[in-house]
Amino acid sequence: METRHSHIVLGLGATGLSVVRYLSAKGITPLVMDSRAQPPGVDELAAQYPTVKLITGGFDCRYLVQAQQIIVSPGIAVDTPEIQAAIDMEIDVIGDVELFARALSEGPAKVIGITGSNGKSTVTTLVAEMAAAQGINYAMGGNIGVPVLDLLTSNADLYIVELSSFQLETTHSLNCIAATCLNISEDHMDRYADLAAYRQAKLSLYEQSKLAIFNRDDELTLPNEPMNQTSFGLQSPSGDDWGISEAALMHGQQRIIAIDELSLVGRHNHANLLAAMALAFAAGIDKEAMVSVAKQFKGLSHRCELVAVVDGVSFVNDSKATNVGATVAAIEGLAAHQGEIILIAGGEGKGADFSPLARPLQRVAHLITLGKDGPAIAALTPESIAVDTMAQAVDQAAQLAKPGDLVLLSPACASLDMYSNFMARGDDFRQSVAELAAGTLAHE
Ligand code: UMA
Ligand code: ADP
Repeated sequence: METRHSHIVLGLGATGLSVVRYLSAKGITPLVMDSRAQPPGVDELAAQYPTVKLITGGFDCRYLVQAQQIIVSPGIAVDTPEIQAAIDMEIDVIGDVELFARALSEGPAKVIGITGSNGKSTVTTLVAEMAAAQGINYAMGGNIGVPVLDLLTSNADLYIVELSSFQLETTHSLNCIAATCLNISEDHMDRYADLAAYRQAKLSLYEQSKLAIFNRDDELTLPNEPMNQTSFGLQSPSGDDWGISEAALMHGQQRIIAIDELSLVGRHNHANLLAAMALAFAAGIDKEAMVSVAKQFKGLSHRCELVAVVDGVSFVNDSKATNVGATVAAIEGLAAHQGEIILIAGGEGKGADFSPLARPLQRVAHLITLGKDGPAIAALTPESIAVDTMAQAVDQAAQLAKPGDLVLLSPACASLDMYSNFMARGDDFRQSVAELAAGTLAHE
């Protein structure tokens, strides 16, 4: 073993590389470790930082216990024994978001924080669009894609940051102007002892904010202790809260925009818009900017996205539904649809309890399952069809559907058992639908 390394980066994914970039720019040469034999950033690290040493295939405790600071990537559980040993020795074990927070700690609050089980990326993007409409010099990142440390070079006046429970476990001093926890439903149960532990990771964001914005319709999002707070919800608001009254989005008694003027559909998206407006308001964004975005924003890809209508059948890609709550919201959100719903679901369930799907599944005419945990979802209904590939799923769905029906890919599971990510899964669905439309989809 060679010399001691003051800074150790655990994980060589997008986050790990961003931490190496950040530390290197400060003149610090970290040691990087990844538990995988072949982590994704190996070539990039070797090309750009040839002096940075990399250890793969595990975390070497002998280095960890001598470090001054360990920066852990979100995909690594903090209760990994080697990391716990370092925490027990009172070594500074943090995540990339905490480094970001410390970099901003000298100045005024500039961060808007968004967490929750579902709707984070939609709300994060909505707030960013509102900031753009207002002409603010903003930067958007975090769990939505660009690691937060990479945002710092933009010297933005407003940072709009999506935060996962994993990132929040290692973040303690974000100084947010406002933060929201949109909703809490089971997710990542392979990483948490129970729902309470997962919720606690999410709610720790409020303690790092001047204002907490919670969801009145989901009591699990309420701050544990009373604080400076406001709320959004689908019913009439009281006081300065955000809500819906007489078919319009409202801020207290002030009407913001009529629901029939919105481009986003689905009740869960009304909640998302209200949350985004509450956050934008806290950041000083005008109602005009909010309204212009609310009129135009049609939603992100892979979230209840209509990809094609083939022979009168609508095909909707909701591949981002990687947990049960998102699929429940999709089925309920589309319940007003006139024809029948044919659902394609299944994948890597992350230890989830699928039983909350049983009731919404009663609104589904046919269930087609695929992936590792497809059988667990199939067990919720008397009849279903199991397939091996997305092409087979689309083919089966097309055979069952009549004009006016809707085929919904909303898996309630992560994609990692079959794909590199949810986008690849959604693209496979889109491709199969395109082949169906062209008459080239094979009957397997
Ligand atoms: N891994 C190992 N060993 C290691 C390091 C990582 O096996 O030593 C595995 C992890 O278990 C995980 C994968 O590698 O399966 C990626 O982990 P990572 O921490 O290297 O991930 P990054 O590439 O840095 O991406 C992370 C977020 N990923 C996770 O939290 C798993 C990205 O969110 C985020 O966009 C990025 O940082 C920038 O902030 C993705 C995600 O899936 C979209 N998030 C989860 C979700 O939304 O449900 C939380
Ligand atoms: P996240 O970033 O939290 O995963 P997204 O905005 O990417 O959230 O949406 C993920 C999934 O959750 C999609 O399937 C989407 O249709 C669904 N969804 C979006 N907003 C909500 C909400 N407020 N409640 C429940 N489900 C939602």
